[in-house]
Amino acid sequence: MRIDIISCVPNLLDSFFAHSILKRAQQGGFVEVVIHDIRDYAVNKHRTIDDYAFGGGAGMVLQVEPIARCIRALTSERSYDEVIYLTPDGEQMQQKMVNQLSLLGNIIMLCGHYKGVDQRVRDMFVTKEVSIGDYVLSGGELAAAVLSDAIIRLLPGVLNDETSALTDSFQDNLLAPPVYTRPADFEGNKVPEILLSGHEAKIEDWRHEQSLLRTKSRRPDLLQ
Ligand code: 6GU
Repeated sequence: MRIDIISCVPNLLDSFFAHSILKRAQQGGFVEVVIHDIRDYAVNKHRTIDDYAFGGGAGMVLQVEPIARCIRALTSERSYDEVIYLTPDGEQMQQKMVNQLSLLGNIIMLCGHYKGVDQRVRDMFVTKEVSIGDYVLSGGELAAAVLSDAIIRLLPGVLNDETSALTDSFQDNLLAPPVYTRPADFEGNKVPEILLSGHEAKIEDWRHEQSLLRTKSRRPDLLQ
């Protein structure tokens, strides 16, 4: 998979992709993440990328030309399965959406800023609009990082234990069960006996039951 992220604050994203699982995923060749600075595609020598909104109102709008030039430079090199615009008025990100996106080959993610992008970018180039929740961030970069992380960890080979993504919260509309590690007794707080029993089938049953209990009490909406 290849993910191209278009941003006017590319530095915000650099360190996020340079560590931990996302770094290993790139080093292992499971994903290529390329970050692009909209300013590199500006049409004038002042490298302007935003302007006042027609009709007035507070806030600057990202112009169509630099973004169009960037997207066209990318699509002239390879074809893309989706051009995703990260925006609070997009479709709300859910695990199911992430699972579907993880099956694609090449994705562009466009990060908005200020009052957003000129509507013509959305009309002419964007194929999918995604929000990461009902709150407003100052830019789409964190949202692109969240979406990328959720996708990349699902790519086959990225996680050490291939089964571990399958047991994530939400993969079966259930929250994950509690987990424990050593010591078995911390200041009198003991690990549930069943987990020390070595009885695999019973442990599986216990985990499923704990998942159900947790989901019922914390997220009953998931059981509907
Ligand atoms: Cl994708 N962008 C911004 N700026 N704020 C958000 C968001 C995206 N999703 C939730 N809030």
